Amino acid sequence: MKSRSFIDTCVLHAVAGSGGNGSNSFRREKFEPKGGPDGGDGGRGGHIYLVGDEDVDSLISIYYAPERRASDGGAGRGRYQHGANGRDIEIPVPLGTRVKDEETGRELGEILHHGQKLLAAEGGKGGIGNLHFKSSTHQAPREFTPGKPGEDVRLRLDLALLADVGLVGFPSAGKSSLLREITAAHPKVASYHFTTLRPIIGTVMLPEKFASFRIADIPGIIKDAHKGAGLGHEFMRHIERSKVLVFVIDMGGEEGRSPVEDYRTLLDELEQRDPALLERPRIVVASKMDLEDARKNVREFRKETGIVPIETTILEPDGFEKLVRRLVRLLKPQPNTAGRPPVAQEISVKSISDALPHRRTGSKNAPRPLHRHEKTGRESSPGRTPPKPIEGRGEHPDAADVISARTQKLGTFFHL
Ligand SMILES: Nc1nc2c(ncn2[C@@H]2O[C@H](COP(=O)(O)OP(=O)(O)OP(=O)(O)O)[C@@H](O)[C@H]2O)c(=O)[nH]1
Ligand SMILES: [Mg+2]
Repeated sequence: MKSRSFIDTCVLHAVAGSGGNGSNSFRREKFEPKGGPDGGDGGRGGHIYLVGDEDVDSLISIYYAPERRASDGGAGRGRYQHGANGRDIEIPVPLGTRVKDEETGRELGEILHHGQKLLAAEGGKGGIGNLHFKSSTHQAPREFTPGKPGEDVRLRLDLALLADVGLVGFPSAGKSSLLREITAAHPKVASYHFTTLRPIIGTVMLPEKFASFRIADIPGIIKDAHKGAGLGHEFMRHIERSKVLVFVIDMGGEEGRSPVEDYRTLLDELEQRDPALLERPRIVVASKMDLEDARKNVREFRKETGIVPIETTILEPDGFEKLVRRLVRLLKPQPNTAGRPPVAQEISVKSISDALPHRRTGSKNAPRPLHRHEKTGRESSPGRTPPKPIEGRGEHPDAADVISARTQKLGTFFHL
């Protein structure tokens, strides 16, 4: 069965939980037949959050399960009991996910950091129990309010991968081979064009600096890609936010191709996509330097373009090491938490909810405001504790366990 393994756009239907109803109850005990109102409040419905996860590179899990529902809050009960809050749902999404309202197209936010949370759908508030309607003139209130429905939203998620470096080149130029050499990623490498059909991210590990940076390998670009030739240029959005672009130019000049011509075509295609891409720092790699005509071609390339490329061949590691050193100088990767907050950062719940006034739900018959000294019944509620923060990874520069965890997983390192 053919299946899709990379998805960079999808719609999420998020339905938050509804609040539980407030209770209408009176205390009845053996020697206290008229004990007064004791109906507690309903719990709030579960929220649905999107949470940035650096280990997720695709929206595929949402694509195949696009509808998520959080559980409802429990109803309040007699004896002043507050209903349980609905369980929150956290959906991991890749860094670089932009969130829009599907109906209005309005931008709601972007997930850029590991652990960053964005409230996608807010759970409905719980109703108020009759306990709170008691006053000196109203001793046996039977009023209570129902819980409010949770938000029901359709969100468009668009992913533009976040990588520090983007690889650009013709098909079969050796981009995926380069990624395999300097990271532990295993993209498919083969002698036919368009071997790579979807973007792939690799991580270059720099254990001595307690740092790393990410490289995105994208499908090959050919002449007229902006008009839809080859795989088109839509996937170029995954390198649009890279800090450095690495042009991989095949110096073998096989199939009668000219490296100078290839370089100019790539510049042209990038300009067609977005002229700002040409202002991005770039490094040119001359690949396949073991091939027969490579020396001659590289000399010609230097003469024609005035650029001295970094020469690489998969037969020797020297060129790749030089490339990593150059990238480190340009990127200056910081220990561990570069660009990431040490603990979960939460986008204001209010800001996203306020941005969606049309989605606000609730009854028009709001309960009367409580008196300043009146108890709300929520004070000691176990469900009112703030959401547990997601552990920030590698908060501490000496977080050796973090590095070793990654070590086991990735296995390729650069000792500079
Ligand atoms: N001789 C030689 N062949 C190489 C070198 N680097 C890559 N190749 C070969 O070139 C072919 C294409 O390499 P890939 O790494 O798949 O190229 P790509 O740029 O990722 O190609 P697409 O994914 O199709 O865009 C493969 O057969 C590789 O073995 C090199 O340094 N020397
Ligand atoms: Mg490839």
